[in-house]
Amino acid sequence: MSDDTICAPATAPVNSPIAMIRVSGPDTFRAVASLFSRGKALEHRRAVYGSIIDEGSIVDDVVVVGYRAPSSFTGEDMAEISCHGNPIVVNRILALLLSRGLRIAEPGEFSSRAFLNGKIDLTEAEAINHIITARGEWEIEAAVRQMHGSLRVAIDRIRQGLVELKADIECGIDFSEEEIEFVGEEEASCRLSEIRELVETVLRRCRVGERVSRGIDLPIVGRPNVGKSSVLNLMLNAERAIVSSIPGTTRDTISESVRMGGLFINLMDTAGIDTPSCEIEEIGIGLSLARMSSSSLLMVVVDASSGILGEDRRVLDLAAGKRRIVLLNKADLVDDEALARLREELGGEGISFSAKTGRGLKELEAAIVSTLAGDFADQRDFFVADIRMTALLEEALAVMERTDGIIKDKGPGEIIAFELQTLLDTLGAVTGEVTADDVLNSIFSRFCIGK
Ligand SMILES: Nc1nc2c(ncn2[C@@H]2O[C@H](COP(=O)(O)OP(=O)(O)O)[C@@H](O)[C@H]2O)c(=O)[nH]1
Ligand SMILES: [Mg+2]
Repeated sequence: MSDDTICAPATAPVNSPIAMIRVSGPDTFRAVASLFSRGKALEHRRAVYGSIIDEGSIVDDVVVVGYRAPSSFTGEDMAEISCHGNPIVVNRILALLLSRGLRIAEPGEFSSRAFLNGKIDLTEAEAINHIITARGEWEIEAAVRQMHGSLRVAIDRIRQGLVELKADIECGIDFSEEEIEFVGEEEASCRLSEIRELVETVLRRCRVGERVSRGIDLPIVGRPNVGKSSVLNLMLNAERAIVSSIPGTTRDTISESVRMGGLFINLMDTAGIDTPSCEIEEIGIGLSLARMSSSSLLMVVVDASSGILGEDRRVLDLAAGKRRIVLLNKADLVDDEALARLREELGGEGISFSAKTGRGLKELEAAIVSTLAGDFADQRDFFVADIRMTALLEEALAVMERTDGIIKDKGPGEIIAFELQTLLDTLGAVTGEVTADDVLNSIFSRFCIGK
């Protein structure tokens, strides 16, 4: 338990109806009571309405909720002062708290105290951070599950299996004189490989989470002048990319993000794929091709008024085998019969679209959402991990591989048990059960102040 008392604004420094200041530490109740008109009324989990007083004059009217240790977020005595949301008011109240001997909290210090007092583990702390920073509903849902222990439970299950295996192997060492074998080499190897599958699953779920946090890349590809930049602008509802009738206008990849169906999507306007007429165009086309091959989902735009040309074929061929959405753009220039013929030519694929009139936009959004929903159908139970956690899981897999080798070579039980302990420590670092102080500092310093 810390012996100093910290305070910080928990809300952003903007003008808003309400702002909140948090206080945590042993001196909380004394310090807050000394500047509050109804200090005596403060008690555990009671909201008290009154005024903050500075040398006899009222600074603001506030509601103060007090929490007694250990029943608070940090596990210490805490208070939350809700005042009016003007940064000037917030700063005046903070200055008063500082004058009572408190100090301003470091970024993430409330969370780090909660962790040190056993209120949350590192997977839950990370989850809370993601609830604050997430850009889409899916990520928030996963983070909320993780705040309730989804990742901690998964790691605990893995550690439990390792503890049991280690115990059985250690029994074998103790009784080795009597030639009783507790776990045979085959069984040990088999049990280790089951545990390894669990680690791989957790790692995979962390990777899905990474992808969702970063946003799903959706490149808009096609030959020049079909309307890719116009489609991007329409979807963003902003003139982000230059649109012109001169082919080869877009040379760089332009990326902008939108939120769709609970996911964060990085739309990317690319240079039209064609025979380059200059070096800059050639570089742009190279970038487009690279984007195409690295993305699993593509939006292919064709020009309905010109029909499918050789260059369109080339793009469609490059997009074969990927999940793709085909837009028959400039549908405003042709009749429905021509669109039907075009769709037939494409084997039934293609959304009639017009970047000019907005036709087909709803259908396009629905297609993106349903394609992604299919893509993530079994993967919505992902985890929000930081690089430190995924690196630890990778390290655990490497140690498991090594340990399995030792088991198969009929290595000594002592060494196997030692390696299993290394594994337990590595996995213990994911949740923070076994983590050095300097590592902890760097983890919590990424969090916002007041959290
Ligand atoms: N009539 C019509 N013209 C369009 C449509 N979409 C784009 N254009 C025009 O087609 C030309 C090329 O558009 P642009 O978005 O720059 O194509 P990009 O080269 O594929 O990025 C411009 O003159 C646009 O105004 C559309 O849906 N209907
Ligand atoms: Mg363009």
